[in-house]
Amino acid sequence: MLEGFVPWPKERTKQYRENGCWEGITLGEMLSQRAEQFPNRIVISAYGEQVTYRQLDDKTDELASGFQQLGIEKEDRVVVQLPNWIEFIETCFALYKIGALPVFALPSHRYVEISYFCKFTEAKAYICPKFYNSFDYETLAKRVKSETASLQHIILVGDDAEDCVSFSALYAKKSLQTTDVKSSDVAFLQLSGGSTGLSKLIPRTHDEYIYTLKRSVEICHVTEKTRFLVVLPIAHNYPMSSPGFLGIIYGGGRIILSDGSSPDEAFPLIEKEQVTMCALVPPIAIHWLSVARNRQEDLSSLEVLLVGGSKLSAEVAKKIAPTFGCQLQQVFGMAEGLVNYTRLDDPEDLVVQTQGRPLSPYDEVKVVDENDQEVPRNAVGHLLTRGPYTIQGYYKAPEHNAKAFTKDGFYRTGDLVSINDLGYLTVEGRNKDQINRGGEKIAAEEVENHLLAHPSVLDVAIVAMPDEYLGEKSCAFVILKDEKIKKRELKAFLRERGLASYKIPDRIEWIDAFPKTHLGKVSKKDLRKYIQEKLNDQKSKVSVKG
Ligand code: AMP
Ligand code: DBH
Repeated sequence: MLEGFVPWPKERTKQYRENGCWEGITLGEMLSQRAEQFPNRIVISAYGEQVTYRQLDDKTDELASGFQQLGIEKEDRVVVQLPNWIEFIETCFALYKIGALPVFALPSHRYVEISYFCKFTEAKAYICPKFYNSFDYETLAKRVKSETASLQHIILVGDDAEDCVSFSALYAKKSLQTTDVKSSDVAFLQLSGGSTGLSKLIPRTHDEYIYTLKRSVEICHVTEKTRFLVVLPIAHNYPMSSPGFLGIIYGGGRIILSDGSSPDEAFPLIEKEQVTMCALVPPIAIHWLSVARNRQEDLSSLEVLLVGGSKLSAEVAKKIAPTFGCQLQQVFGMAEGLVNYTRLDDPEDLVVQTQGRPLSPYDEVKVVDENDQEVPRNAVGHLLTRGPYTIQGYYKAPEHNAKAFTKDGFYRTGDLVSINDLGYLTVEGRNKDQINRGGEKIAAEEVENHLLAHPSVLDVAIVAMPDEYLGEKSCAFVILKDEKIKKRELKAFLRERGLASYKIPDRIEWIDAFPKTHLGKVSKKDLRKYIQEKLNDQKSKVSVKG
C-alpha cells in the first residue's frame, strides 16, 4: 500500500464492497471495457482531431509502455501540468494502467507550487508543455529538476528540448508489461485548496472514484448522446469527475475540449459540436449570461449547465434556464470527496436556492456546533461528512489529519451549511482560513508566509473581500517595518518568488496594528468587516458623483 495513504476502516471497506458501491475495477480497466463495448464511437473531439474509444485505449497502452521504458513504475509519482489537451487525458490513463500516480497540478501553478509538489511527493517525472500561455515551463522544469533529487525526467508535450524527454516519442509499439494494479490502490493525488500552509494532497482510489463517476452519470443523465464541453482546467476535480470527462467516459459519451472558457472560444464549439452539457464556475456563468443575448451562435443543443465550485447567488441561478434554454444543475463538491447535486427533476426553488443533496445514499452528513454537537434541521453549522468516497486522511499529513478529521472518521469540510427538511444543503459561509476566488481556492496562510519573507514586512493577515463578479477577492492587511515600500513592489515580490498569479492579493491595505479577538488572536472577522465597509463607502461615493 502507498506510504502516507490512510485507508478506510476494515468494516466500512467490507460494507462498501458488499453494497456494490465499489465495483472492483480500475480506471484503466474502465476505459478498456468501454473500448470493447463501442470501439468506433468518438470519445474526444478537440482541435480538429477526433479520437475513438478504441484509439484512446490503444494509444494509452502505447504511452504506458513508453512510461515503463523510462523506468516509471507502480506507485511512482508523476507531476502532470497540462492544459485541456488530448495528451492530458492520454497521460492519465497511461499512468493508471501502470499504477503510477499522477499528481494533478494546474497550468496556472508556478515555481512555488511545482517545486513543492515534486519534492513533497518525491516525484520521478514532471510532464508539462514547453511553452504555453506566454509562460516558459521548460525553464521552470529545469530549475525544479536541478533542485529535486528524485526527479529523473522532464517530459515535454508539443516540442523537443535538450535534456528533456519528448512526449510524442514515448508512444512505444512494444507491448505493455502487465502491472498488478488493484481497484483498492490509490489512483492519483488531487490537490486541495488548503487552508493552512501549502495545499494538501488528496489520495483517491480507483474503487471510490469510479463510484462517484457512476452516481454522477446517473444523476446528471449522462448517456452515449451526451457531448460534454470542458472549459475549466481539466485537472481539477470538478471537470474531472462531477460528472467530468471521466464520467463521460464511464457513460460512453463524447468529450469536447476547449482551451479556455471565454464565449469566443466556447460558444462556437457549442454550436459546431452540438454540446449538450458543460460545467462552469459562477463567474463564468455570470459572464456567459451577460453576453448570451448579443451572440450569433446557436446554443440550443445545450441541455444542462452545471454550476459549482463557489456559491451561486439565487438571482444569477434564476436566469440560467431562461437565457440558455437548458436546465441548471448546482453542484457543491470537494476534491476530498463529498459531492452534492440538485437533481434534474427537482422543482425550480430547490435548484435555484440550494446546492443540492449528497450523491450517495451512503454519504453521512452532519451539521454541528463548535462542540461537535449536531444542530437542529435548518440551522447553520459546520459540515462534517464521511462516506464511500470521502477520504480518511490527506497524503503524508498525520498532524493535519488529526485536526481535519474526527476520531470516527468524519472530514471537517470547513464549510458552514444548513440542511433543509428534504436533505438539501445550502452553503451559508465558511470557517476555514481560505479565500474562494470564483472557485479558485487560496489558503491565506500560504500567501501570508510569502509576504512575511519580504524584508519590509512586519506582519500580515489576508482575508476575503466581496467582489461582484468573482464572489470573493483577496485583501492583504500589511504592517510594515520602518521603511516605506510601494504596494506594487510587494506584488512583484510575490510574482518573482514564483507564486501562481491567482494567489497574489488583489488588494493591499497598510495597517498599523491588527484588531484582536478576546484571546488576543488577529480578528480576521473585523478585518473582513473593515474592508467591506471601505468598499461600500467607495461605491457610494462613486454613485453620488456619478
Ligand atoms: P477543495 O477542497 O479545494 O476541493 O474545495 C472545495 C470547497 O469549495 C468546498 O469545501 C466549498 O468551500 C467550495 N465549494 C465547492 N462548490 C461549492 C458551491 N457550489 N457553493 C459554495 N461553495 C462551494
Ligand atoms: O470546488 C470543488 O472542489 C468542486 C466543486 C464541484 C469539486 O471538487 C467537485 C464539484 O467535484
